[in-house]
Amino acid sequence: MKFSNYKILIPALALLAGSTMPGCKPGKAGSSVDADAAQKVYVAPGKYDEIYTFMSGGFSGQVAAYGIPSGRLLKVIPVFSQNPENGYGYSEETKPMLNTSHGFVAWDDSHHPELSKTNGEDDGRWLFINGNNTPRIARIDLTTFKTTEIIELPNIGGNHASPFCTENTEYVVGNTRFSQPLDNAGNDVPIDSYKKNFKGAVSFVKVDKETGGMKLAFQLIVPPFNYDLAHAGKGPSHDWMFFTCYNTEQANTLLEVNASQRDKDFVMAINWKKAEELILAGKGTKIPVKYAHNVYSDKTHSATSTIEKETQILDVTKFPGLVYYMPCPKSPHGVDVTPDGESIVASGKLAAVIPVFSYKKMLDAIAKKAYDGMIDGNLPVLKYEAVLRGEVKKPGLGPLHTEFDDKGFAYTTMFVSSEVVKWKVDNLEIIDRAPVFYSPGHLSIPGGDSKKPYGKYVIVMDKITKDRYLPTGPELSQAAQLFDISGNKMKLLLDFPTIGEPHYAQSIPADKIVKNQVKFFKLAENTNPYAVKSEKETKVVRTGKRVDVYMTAMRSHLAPDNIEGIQVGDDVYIHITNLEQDWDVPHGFAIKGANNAELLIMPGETSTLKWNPYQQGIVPFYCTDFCSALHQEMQGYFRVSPAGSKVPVKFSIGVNPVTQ
Ligand code: RUQ
Ligand code: CUA
Repeated sequence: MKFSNYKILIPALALLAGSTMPGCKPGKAGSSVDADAAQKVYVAPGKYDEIYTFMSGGFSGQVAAYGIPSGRLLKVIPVFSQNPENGYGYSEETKPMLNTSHGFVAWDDSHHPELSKTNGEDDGRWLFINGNNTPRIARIDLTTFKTTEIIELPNIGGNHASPFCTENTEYVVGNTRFSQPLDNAGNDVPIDSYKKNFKGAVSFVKVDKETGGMKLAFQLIVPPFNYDLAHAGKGPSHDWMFFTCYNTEQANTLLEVNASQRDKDFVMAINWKKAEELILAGKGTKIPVKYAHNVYSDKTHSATSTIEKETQILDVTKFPGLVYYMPCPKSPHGVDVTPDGESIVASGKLAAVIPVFSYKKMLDAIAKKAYDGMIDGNLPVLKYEAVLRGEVKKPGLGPLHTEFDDKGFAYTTMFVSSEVVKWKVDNLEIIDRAPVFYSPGHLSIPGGDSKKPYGKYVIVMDKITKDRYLPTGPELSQAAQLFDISGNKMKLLLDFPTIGEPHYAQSIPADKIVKNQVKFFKLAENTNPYAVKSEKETKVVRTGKRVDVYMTAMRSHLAPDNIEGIQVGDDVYIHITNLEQDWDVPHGFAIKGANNAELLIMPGETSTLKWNPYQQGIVPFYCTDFCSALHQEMQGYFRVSPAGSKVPVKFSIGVNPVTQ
């Protein structure tokens, strides 16, 4: 890095850093909402919202489901982080979900929820989300709102450009933010050998059409840029996947400055169909890796974790026609494809225009070899003018992400100038701009990245809220803002705070989800090896130092409720089956002093809490969920005796001991 360059860049960077727009204070534009705004977001008691919005929790590692237009939080769905609220990641059944090649990783940084697609439309079956930190992709089943699968991705660092579905969810695709040496390459290399030893890897995870089951099909080895975001083509561009990349300078220190040297970085276009053909033709190279694949079953109510040992790769420099680069002004972030699949919109964080690329022109430029040089010897860079359909001029400062409505308009967030800009997709003219508070990242329109946007609302996720809410100490809430986009002008309707940092959200009309809801799990189908189907079957079994308690929960008692013969130093596994067969009747389970969590057991489900009693005494346990008028009576005791004690195993409920 030359020091003079550093000085030139300072003003641009200062602009980015000082992006909180101190000029925009509540009481000015932010408070000027129309008189009918309240009516438009009011969902009367007992009524349902029109839309579900699934918002990433960022560093909370979870996903939150909100109702729109009310902004009501419906549920936090635990994904990558342990959740003591319901025992996810604490119960014996769910611990394997958080297993990785690095061991148990009970946290992640989740950015991009992605609804599964059929014919390019959101089908409401599954929601995928990336773990950015320990690279993973999770799948949430939208019939149960449970995380049912997590697959780790080898060979990459920072699974940020992820997970984006192809048009029929043939694949969910992810790409690396922090290029690194491949896992098997002998990682002990000097960091300044970056250009030589570091690689990018694009992961293609195959999704089973019936079950949603994921499988790492192959990885494409690409130059060591920082890959930021992605979107699949659709319609005519079905076979292609588009990625933004920054740091095409391939810097490895002070990226703030060194990765902003070039006037243009790239949108990388990958012909995934062609890559798939090459893999099917046996052109892939198998390499050893290590990654976890964790699957949860609604029948055993348990997860299994398998460590996979191999993947196959294709080095894109060896297969011409797989990869092309479209130059894109200044450190592009989001890349979005119009509903008709014809235009590709990329947003340069430091750029003064929004370039809109034409898919048709891209194909022409490839056919005519309208190249502007090569990367790594033989990866063509297409000429900017040859692929450009046009530029949205003077959109604002710091364009990041774009989504589309049902009427031919695009909406782009401006991080630095804190606004959303509405423009017309066909003539690229700006129609409207609305201030937001403050520094928006992503935005979400129901169906807004699909072939058939539903439109009506845009939800903008703000990184900074400053003075918008009652203060809560040094950490202030991040927030979403809801706009009505049914008319010509965007109208602010509502602000609501969010869980963690919402990066992206996907929104879908509620009827696509509601009709498939599972209300309880059928007890008859429960194949958990520790399930008991009636109180008569409950028991306590000692095997050496291991004690298995087979317990049931039912309004309003736990059976058995008095358990003796437990000893200090035992490994006690309490397996609780919730016998209820009705909607909305979970039972909880907690033990005094257990350094684990509580469990929340759904009707028909079995969950297991592991407990290590470390001192003798009488230890109460109870149901934590106020389940009935006699919930407070739903309790019991363990008697813990010293190790080696002669107190026999004994358990009972009611006046008559169940058995012994
Ligand atoms: S990002 S604020 Cu992690 Cu999707 Cu753009
Ligand atoms: Cu069961 Cu309270």
